[in-house]
This record gives sequence, C-alpha cells and structure tokens, in this order.
Amino acid sequence: QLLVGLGAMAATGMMPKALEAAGKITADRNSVLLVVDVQNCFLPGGSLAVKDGDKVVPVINALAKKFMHVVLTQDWHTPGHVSFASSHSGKKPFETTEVTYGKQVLWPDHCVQGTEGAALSKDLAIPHAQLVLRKGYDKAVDSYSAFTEADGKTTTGLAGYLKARKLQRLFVAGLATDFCVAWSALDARKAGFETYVIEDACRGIDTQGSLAKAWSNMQKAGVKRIKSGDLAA
Ligand code: VGL
Ligand code: ZN
Repeated sequence: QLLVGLGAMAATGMMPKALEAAGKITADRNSVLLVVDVQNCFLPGGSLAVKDGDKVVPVINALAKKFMHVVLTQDWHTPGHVSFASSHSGKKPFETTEVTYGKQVLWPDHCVQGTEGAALSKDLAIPHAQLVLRKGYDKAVDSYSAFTEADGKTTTGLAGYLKARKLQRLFVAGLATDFCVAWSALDARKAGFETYVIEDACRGIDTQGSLAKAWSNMQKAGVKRIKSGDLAA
C-alpha cells in the first residue's frame, strides 16, 4: 500500500520534498566538479565544433553553484601539434596515424596556445573555480585526459593535487564526452577516485563509433553515469 502510494505520488509529480531529496546525490566538501575543455574551438563556429556543445554551458553554470570545489581544464596545443592532421602530410582530419605512443586520431587545428579559439567560453560563469589545468602542451604528445598524457605515463599532476586536497569524489562535465571527458573519467578511476559523468552536462564528437565505445568503457571501469537532476539542490 505504501509503495503504491509513493508510486502514484511520483507519477503525478507530487513527491514530497524530503522523499525526493533522499534519492539524490549531494556534492559535499570532498566533491569536485571537473569542467573539461569548454573552449571556443569546441563550440559552434569553432574549428572542432562539437554538435550542441554550447548547450552544456547553462547546465554547467547551474551545477557549479552546487560545488564548493571546481577545476577547469583547457586543451592547450602548440602550433604544429602532433594531433593536428595538418602536421602529417597526406592526412585529413578524423583519420588516424601511428605516433611514438600508438594510434593517434588526427584533428583540425584547434586550441592553439594563446589564441581566441583556446579561450574558455565567455558564457561560463564559475568565478569560484580554483584551478585551470592546461594539457596537451607537449608538441609531440596529445593529452585528452586531465590526468595522464597520451603516452600513458606523463602525469599532469591533477591526481596529486586532488589527493592533497582530499577531493576524492569527482564529477565530470564538458566536451567532448567521447574524448577528453571519457579519458579523464577513466584515468580518475585508475587513480582511485569515485567518478561520476554528468551526461546532460556533456556532448560528444562521435567519430567512428567513439561515443558508444566511450560509454561502454566507462561503465566497465565503474564510472557512474548520472544526470544533472540527480544532484541535490
Ligand atoms: C578533445 C579532440 C581533440 C576534447 C581535445 O576536448 O575532447 N577532442 N582535442
Ligand atoms: Zn586537442
């Protein structure tokens, strides 16, 4: 009888506040929101625009208000970076090539250090963000992940920073779901963080099945897939 009652209340949108809050996740003092690569190049009109990339901005701005701790990342490449198709003769964007550390997807030139394209979106409103972490600044090594470069061994220092500050629950949002968000979330799991990806606060590139593959890899690694509405007010 109680279950029927609750079910009916939920169905009619009349769930009492206290009960509604019970199923939600609270961003506590040990939680950090990692906002990945919300930069002009990945937004509509940018050189590596993610479809509907701009839609994440209001969602992230609202989420950030719930977090005491926020870290932003910035893809930050040299001119002529190894990840640019233009650096490999005969190669086009979205093709792949072998580099010293394995297979590299090749991209249009993007997020070149100091350019307007590399700047964070002017619509991000997170004045309390505590760290802006740049990555991918080695001309010869890409870094989708905010934790470890694509050589699989060079650290950015982020795991050490978060651990030193006792931030052990990581919530990931931003661009792009299937590259920098997923690689960061997977490395966060490897480093022992409780890791959530906030689906509606991310958008993907989805080249050659990359989006489905990324979600499957994240699920296998124990990344929790949630929506922004799952966080308590
Ligand atoms: C990204 C491709 C190349 C990303 C960065 O932020 O997901 N994707 N560089
Ligand atoms: Zn990049």
